[in-house]
Amino acid sequence: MYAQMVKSTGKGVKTRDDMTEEERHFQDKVDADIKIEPRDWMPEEYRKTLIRQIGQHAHSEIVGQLPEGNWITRAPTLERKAILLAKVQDEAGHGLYLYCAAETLGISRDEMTEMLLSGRMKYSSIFNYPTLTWADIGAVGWLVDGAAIMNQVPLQRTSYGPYSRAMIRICKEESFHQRQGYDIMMKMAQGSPAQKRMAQDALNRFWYPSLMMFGPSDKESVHSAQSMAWKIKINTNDELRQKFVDQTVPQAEYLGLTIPDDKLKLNEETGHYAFSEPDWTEFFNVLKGNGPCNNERLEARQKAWEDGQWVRDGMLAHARKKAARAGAAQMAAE
Ligand code: FAQ
Repeated sequence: MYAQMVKSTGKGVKTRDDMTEEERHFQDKVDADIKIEPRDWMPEEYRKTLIRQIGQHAHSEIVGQLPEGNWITRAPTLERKAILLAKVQDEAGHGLYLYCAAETLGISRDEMTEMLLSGRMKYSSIFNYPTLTWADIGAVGWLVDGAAIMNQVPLQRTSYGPYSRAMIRICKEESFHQRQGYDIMMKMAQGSPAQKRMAQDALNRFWYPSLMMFGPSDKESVHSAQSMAWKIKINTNDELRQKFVDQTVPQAEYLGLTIPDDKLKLNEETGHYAFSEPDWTEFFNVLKGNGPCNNERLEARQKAWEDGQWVRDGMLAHARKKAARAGAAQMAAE
């Protein structure tokens, strides 16, 4: 029933005069930074937007395990393997907290998974790019987790209580993830000339896809205005992208690597870097399913869903049997 609901509309933001009494009361709570909890009244569009965003976020954490999982068996040392294994497991945990947060809005994890597999729900564009070398695992940790944290730290203050609380826990773990990625990049950048070339190549391939993670430019963003009025989003896509560039350029300089952008330039007055926009045609193409790994990622999720069917069936059969026994015992006692 939520299939048609999740496709949230890009309608303009309602003024106070256009709001119903309930909507005004709701907006007052949001404006006063009072968290909205599952049993509270909320506009249907608010619920839909949250299901879309939290569901997409949860799917991203789960699909995001695939490019990194690809390197667990090939990590260069036992220590690197243990760290990567822990990181990938953390991502599974993040997906689970987020599915649970979305479930409080009246949608089940099964429904969200079916929507992902049928292409009615998205996951982050970044995970449609391949991890070709070990340096890519460094770049994913440094840039992808770095972009994820930039977006998620403000989401700790998002207006929906369960989402906000999930984000607090997730952010703690993401910051370790980013450091492990930077540590890999540091080793590679300070290694042999071939290792340094691998690190530079990884940066070249992951730079623009990482910038795309923040979503389309503010002019193209469909949901930002309403999501910000409801404090689902705290910053615009462009604001966070700029913060990410400003934070990451000095980190690349420290590594002795070059950001693949001729237009990158520090504006001494504002303290912000001017930079080239990503190729938005490529971004929208990836969203349509035409990225390098879209098919592979969805096939892996489809297989995992089918392989797990016997577990779901077993759990359900057990729950039914338990409920039937409890019912029989109650009847016998009456
Ligand atoms: N990829 O109107 P807006 C991670 C879609 S977690 C795919 O600006 P909004 C951890 C958007 O859905 C990474 N689609 O949308 C990790 C909408 O389409 P729709 C995930 C995108 O929601 C690290 C349309 O474009 N993080 O990496 C993307 O206001 C390493 C118009 O866009 C989150 O999900 C995209 N990049 O702003 C795991 C954070 N961008 O639905 C493993 C929470 C936009 O109308 C390894 N989400 N779209 O058909 C958000 O903050 C927001 O949803 C944005 C997009 C900022 C992503």
